[in-house]
Amino acid sequence: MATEYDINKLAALFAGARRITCLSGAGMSTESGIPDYRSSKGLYNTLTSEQVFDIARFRRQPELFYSVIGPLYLSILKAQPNAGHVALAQLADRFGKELVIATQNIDGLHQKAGSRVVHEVHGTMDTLSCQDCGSQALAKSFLNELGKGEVLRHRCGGVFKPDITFFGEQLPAAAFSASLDAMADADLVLVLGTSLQVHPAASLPDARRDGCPLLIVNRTPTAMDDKADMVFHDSIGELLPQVLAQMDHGAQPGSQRGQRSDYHSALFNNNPTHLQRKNDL
Ligand code: CNA
Repeated sequence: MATEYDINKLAALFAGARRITCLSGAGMSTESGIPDYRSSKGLYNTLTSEQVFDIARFRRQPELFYSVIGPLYLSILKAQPNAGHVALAQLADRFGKELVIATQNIDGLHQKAGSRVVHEVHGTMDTLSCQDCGSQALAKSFLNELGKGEVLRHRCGGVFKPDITFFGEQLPAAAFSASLDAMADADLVLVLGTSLQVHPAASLPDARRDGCPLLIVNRTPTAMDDKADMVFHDSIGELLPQVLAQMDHGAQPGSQRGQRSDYHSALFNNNPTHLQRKNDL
């Protein structure tokens, strides 16, 4: 658990950063009631398997996808942002940070919380495309059918596929490329709620420039913990609001020089015992 000391350090780190880029994953939205994939209550422990999101299987058996995912799809469309989504949006709105979010999530909750620059590297569940004629539709037009687990079809008879990236499909090139650029431009990279097991999204933080601090907040260990400057195995919706409250309280905007020095001491001072950093800085 993060201590008061940790929260102070994080507040100074956030206050001193101008361009913050975040990679978020399913753990960002569990506190909105959407299950993730791989934690103990995750989708893959309660439903069939990753094959539900396999594109070849979807083409062969769309009824499997819609019967398993339909009710969940409905709850994703109705979900509301949690305190973690709101805190991130406030980094831009209240604290003036240039915040870019690269999200693996397909739930649209960052945008619902007010974040403006969001690259959906695995697409979105909000829209559907007909596999025969290419027509697009809004998923919220099909709430009844989704609730019953029915296959969604365009009036031409073709099956609608949600505009998400299935296993075996290419990622949306523009979103991925913009995410890489944002990682390279950042002066602080946050990784929030992802086990970092799905590639190529999981390798996005590797595009950060040398010396750019990497902070991971994830309830369980991730594939990148050993590369991070700070790791907190905490809940995002609990930790981020505490950091913003501390920024409100203590880390008032000062001169650029002062911010920079707070920022660096947050990472490099000689008494970092409470920070769960993995690198020996
Ligand atoms: P994952 O592999 O399930 O990892 C999620 C991680 O989040 C786990 O390591 C958990 O320990 C951690 N976690 C769960 N809740 C919290 C919390 N409140 N605070 C901090 N950490 C938490 O999911 P990934 O995102 O790594 O996998 C990428 C997949 C998941 C992408 O293709 C997504 O499209 C897909 N997905 C998205 C959603 C969504 O849009 N909400 C839901 C389920 C899966």
